[in-house]
Amino acid sequence: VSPIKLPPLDEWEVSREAIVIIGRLGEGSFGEVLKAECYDLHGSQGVHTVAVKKLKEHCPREEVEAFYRELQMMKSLPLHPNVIQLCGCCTSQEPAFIIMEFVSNGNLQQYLRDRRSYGNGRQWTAATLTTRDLTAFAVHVASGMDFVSSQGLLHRDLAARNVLVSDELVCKVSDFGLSRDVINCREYESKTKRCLPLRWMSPESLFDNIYSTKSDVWSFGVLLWEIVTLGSSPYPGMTGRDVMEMIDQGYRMDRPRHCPKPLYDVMRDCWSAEPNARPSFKALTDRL
Ligand code: ACK
Repeated sequence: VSPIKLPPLDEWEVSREAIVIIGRLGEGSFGEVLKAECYDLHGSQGVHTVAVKKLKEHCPREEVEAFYRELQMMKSLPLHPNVIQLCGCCTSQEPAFIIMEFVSNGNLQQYLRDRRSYGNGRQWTAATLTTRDLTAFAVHVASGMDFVSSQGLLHRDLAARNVLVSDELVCKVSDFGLSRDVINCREYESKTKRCLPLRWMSPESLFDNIYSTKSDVWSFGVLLWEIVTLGSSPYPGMTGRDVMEMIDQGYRMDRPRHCPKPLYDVMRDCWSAEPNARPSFKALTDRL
């Protein structure tokens, strides 16, 4: 008997027979994301390509709760071009599905890494993306997060791996509500028993467990750093413990190679120790 209280069936519910799985997009320890075709979605004729998030069998209760929390969060979000769109769900039988719009270019971190071009040696020298492209990605994410925060929601896990890139090169914020089914586990480090995205976390989240839109803004600053470095891992060469100690002492990452000073200034403002001194997502969108 499942002790978990399931949300009511509602207009988002889609018949399972309408979904044909055609491939796997990614897998984590507790869940997977599948590519699927959905027939006659909510009465609209034809076939839609979608992404389906599904939990594996026998997953811990916290994972199931996080999955339904994410679904509830997505149901409450109206349409926005920079936020991944919920298409429906199948929750009337196990395993439950979250059905989302499919975007073809994968996550932003990998997208950026794939566009590095290497000269001689390991350092990347030039990329097929311009500063203008990179700034546009940053604007998309800031604008998506301005919308998310205007709906009174926190993301709590904003990072390039949780942003998806469409075929028109539009970035869309995804993975809401700190989905703890961590696909790329190396980036979620253990502080106590739980795995956390330490390198993206503000000091008040790290040390006092306080989350707010301003802690999402801190994470956005780290995401900007990831964009400028074409998908590098933040705080290179430092262990998770080092990062926490250094952040506590006021250390901030240096200006990356090729990063224009005005863009670095934006990152530094996002990393103000005082949360209220950090800019809003609206101000970030305008400034970028
Ligand atoms: O880089 P990717 O292909 O983009 O690998 C990950 C994987 O699933 C696990 O999260 C991909 N993914 C997640 N949501 C979607 C989506 N809505 N459309 C397309 N790919 C997705 C993600």
